[in-house]
Amino acid sequence: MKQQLESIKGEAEQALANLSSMQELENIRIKYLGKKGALTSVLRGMGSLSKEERPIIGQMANEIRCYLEDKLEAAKSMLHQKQKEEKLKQEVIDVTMPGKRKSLGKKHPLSLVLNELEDIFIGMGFEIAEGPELELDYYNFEALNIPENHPARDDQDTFYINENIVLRTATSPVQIRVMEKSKPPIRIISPGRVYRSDAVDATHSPVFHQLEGLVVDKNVTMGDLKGTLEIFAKRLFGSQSKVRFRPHYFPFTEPSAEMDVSCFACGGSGCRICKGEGWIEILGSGLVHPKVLQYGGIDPEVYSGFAFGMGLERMVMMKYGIKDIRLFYENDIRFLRQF
Ligand code: 2U9
Repeated sequence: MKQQLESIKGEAEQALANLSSMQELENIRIKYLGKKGALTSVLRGMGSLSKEERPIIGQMANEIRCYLEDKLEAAKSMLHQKQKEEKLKQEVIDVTMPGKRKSLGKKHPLSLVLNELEDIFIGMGFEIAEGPELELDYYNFEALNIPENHPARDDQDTFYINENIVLRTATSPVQIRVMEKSKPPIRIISPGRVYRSDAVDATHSPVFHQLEGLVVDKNVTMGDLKGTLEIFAKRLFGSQSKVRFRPHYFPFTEPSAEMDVSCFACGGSGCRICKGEGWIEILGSGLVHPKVLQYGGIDPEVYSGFAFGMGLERMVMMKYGIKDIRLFYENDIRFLRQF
């Protein structure tokens, strides 16, 4: 039995000396020290030994167990160390390698100008209001005093989803919704995407963007409208700019006016950009029709308001001299890179 124990020790030492993986190490542990391992089976056979021999063999077996356990532990940490060294060798970082430049995108020209417009109005105390692009016929037309037989309601101008739902043709419905929900004073702008059933050409697109504004308070007058929009024009086109108002008609405002700004290219003397006029039309405006205030739940006997609306694409085309509206939606990187 002594010999058996000696040879178990020798074999195990031999196996540990040629070790190359954790799995092998575990196999060796099971083979020699496990419950069904070589050492245990020797100990099981101790029943056949004499009283004198038993403690001697028992002690020897225990010593071999302790010895092999220490050896296994040492082999384990040696393997760990080896693996760590391998890993470090594989993960060498070359700090002299050139970096990978992140290619950053740019803001779309429509966003650039919209942000500029928003900043100007926020600076004058306006808040931004948004609403659904799929809109009830009621908010898109009726509440804006656009009667049943009005040409704007025509199938040819409006995308109807069903009898009651349309793709909004302006962002005005957002403002009716705000009036319904809040009490004056109201000072909002509502930028957003709008839809009209127009044929595509260089200046028309069935999807475009508007920025509208609404102010409702006590004693709001045409003077407030003119003063606010003049400041807006001077901030956007420069302090030398002049504005003029021409009477117009909109169903939702009364009186109504279109605003022109002196040509930013020639300063008013007449050029190609303003077609010799010296003026460029930039927006429509007016005092909110009393019926529209009423639709919004606001008493026209107590409050009055002004509103305005402009097409974003038109503003951007003027600002950058863009000749074709389709360029905005084609995502041609050569166009977008220029702004
Ligand atoms: C409410 C009441 C009144 C918004 C207004 C205009 C005049 C206007 C056009 C500009 C170019 C539309 O994109 S465009 O074709 N808009 O001329 N819009 S007043 O009036 C409102 C809005 C909301 C409750």
